[in-house]
Amino acid sequence: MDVPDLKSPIFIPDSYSPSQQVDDSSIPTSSPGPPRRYLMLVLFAVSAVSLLGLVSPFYHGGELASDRAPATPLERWTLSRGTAEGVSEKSNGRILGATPVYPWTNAMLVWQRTAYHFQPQKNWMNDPDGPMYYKGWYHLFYQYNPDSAVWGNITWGHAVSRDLIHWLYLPLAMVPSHWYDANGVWTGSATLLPDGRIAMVYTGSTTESVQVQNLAFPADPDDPLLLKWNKSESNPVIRPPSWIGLTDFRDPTTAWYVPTESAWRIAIGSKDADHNGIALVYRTKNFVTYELIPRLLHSVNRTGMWECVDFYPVSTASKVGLDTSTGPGPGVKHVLKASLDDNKHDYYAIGTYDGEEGTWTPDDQEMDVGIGLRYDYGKYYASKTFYDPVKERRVLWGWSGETDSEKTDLLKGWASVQTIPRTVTYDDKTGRNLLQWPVDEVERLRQSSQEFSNITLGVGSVAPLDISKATQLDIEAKFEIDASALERAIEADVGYNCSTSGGAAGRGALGPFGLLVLADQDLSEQTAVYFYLGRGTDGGLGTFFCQDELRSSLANDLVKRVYGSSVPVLDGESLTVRILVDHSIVESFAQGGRTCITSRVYPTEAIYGGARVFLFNNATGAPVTAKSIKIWQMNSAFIHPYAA
Ligand code: DQQ
Repeated sequence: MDVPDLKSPIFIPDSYSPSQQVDDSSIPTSSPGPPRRYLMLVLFAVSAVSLLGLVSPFYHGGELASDRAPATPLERWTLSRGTAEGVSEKSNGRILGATPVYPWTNAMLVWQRTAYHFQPQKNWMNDPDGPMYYKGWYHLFYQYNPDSAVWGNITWGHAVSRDLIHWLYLPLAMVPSHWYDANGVWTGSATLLPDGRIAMVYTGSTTESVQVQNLAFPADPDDPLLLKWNKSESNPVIRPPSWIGLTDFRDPTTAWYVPTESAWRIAIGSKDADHNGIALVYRTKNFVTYELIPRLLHSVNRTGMWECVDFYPVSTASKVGLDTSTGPGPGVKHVLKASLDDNKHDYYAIGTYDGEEGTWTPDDQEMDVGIGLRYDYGKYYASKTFYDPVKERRVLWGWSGETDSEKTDLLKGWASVQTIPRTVTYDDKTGRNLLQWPVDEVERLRQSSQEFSNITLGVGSVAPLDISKATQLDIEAKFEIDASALERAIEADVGYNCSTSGGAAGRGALGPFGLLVLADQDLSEQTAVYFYLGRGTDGGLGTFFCQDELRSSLANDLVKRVYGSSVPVLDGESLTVRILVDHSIVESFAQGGRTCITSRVYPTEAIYGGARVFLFNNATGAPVTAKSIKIWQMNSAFIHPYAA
């Protein structure tokens, strides 16, 4: 294989050929570090001043963009071409055209392609669609542009896997073919009927860009790969109700069965005239004819268009997942999730479904859908769960878009990845949130590991972790903060907020401390994953979990943010984090998955052999001990075209 030229800028290709995976070992390190023996032994503390220097604003290529909803029609247009058509897609705002383009080299761009996350061979992908398990295979469909690395001409890509990790690309499952989906085969969900049939209900954008719901089913139910799909002759099976905007009616859920009615119910996201996010519910016996139920499943004021609504039961009594049709009852709560088109985040709430009334109520009104918890505080959207009958678990898929420029996506020839599927369970310790954890199968990719223990980090210190390679990792780490320092810290930052703080460089008495991944030897590039302890407005100590991308790359044509939120830490618990690093994606899970953050990062120096991992403690008032750290090298997944 040719070794790409590391330094020379590349040119826009005429066609968007897929990027090649490159064996790290064939690429020279861009910033060779000191000998490994030296690194392994040296645990150096640097002064607070020099640490701050390393993370100074000098390196801030990006801006700390706010999460507010776009205000004017013009701004909305600038943010997202798809929004004008009633959908969201890429929303990198001001970097789309304005910022000078960084001279990306082939080697840099090739490195960004992930090795064990799912992404198509080339071109654009967004939402996961219709995930399910069928006759021995996990199926993933996804919003896909077969022609380019930007959103448009949306079809359904299709891939299958035996284990949710290794995938075979299959031919497109559905393409725009009729007036009712001529402008795109948009998001939808699968329902497996008790007799083994599959009802796939999806949104079609019509020739007039009206959003309607359509039915499709496998042409050959005996084919475990479900290669061919037929669209119903009755399509569209649902048109928007008169009081709903014609472009505000999309993304049907998996249906749930209501035995008392001998019928199914399905929810569809929308918004009303007052900009309240709503979930409509339809009843159907055959998936061809539908009746709108007068009562909404739920609505939340001023949350705008709800995309990709998901609605499912969780067990409060065990870690076992529940089939979507499991009705309300003892030991069962229901989760409602909406993807907010206004700010491109996935919000969920746990609550109670009233089967008789057909309505859902959150346990805590203050933490309702769209104003409370998020699945992920980073780059994560349009997620969807399915029930896996084999392992009796609920599995969550989510789309992680790019945060570079569209121009760079065209250079790469691809855009977007799916996050590692996550098992979702109810957190019976807090009773207030879900736990998300990478499916067990990803652990099969773990190769050699290195362990470190009891590393004490003085205030303002950085310590390298000597590992052989650092671009495909699974990291588990446990931290403890000095107890007496905790008691002394009376003034610890009331009302801390990851996004508006100074990130990893913003120093407080009890944080930040954690890990720097995808860092180069002199820390000119680093993605910080960290905890920060501060006092809540009630005077009690709270823990925040954040991820700082501000120094993730020397390139300037990127969106870089500090993401994060509070994370519950119960009495007696250590601070724990798991981090999956896979080239341009960093997925982090704090406290067993109570708070999760996904970043897309594009280093220019901390790539191939130039990538390193460090521990850091930038607190001013407390030493921190990294009690245990285990780092596995991760194999690449086998993701290839299916040869019939
Ligand atoms: N993406 C689809 C829509 C959905 C949006 C179009 C969410 O159906 O609302 O590609 O990302």
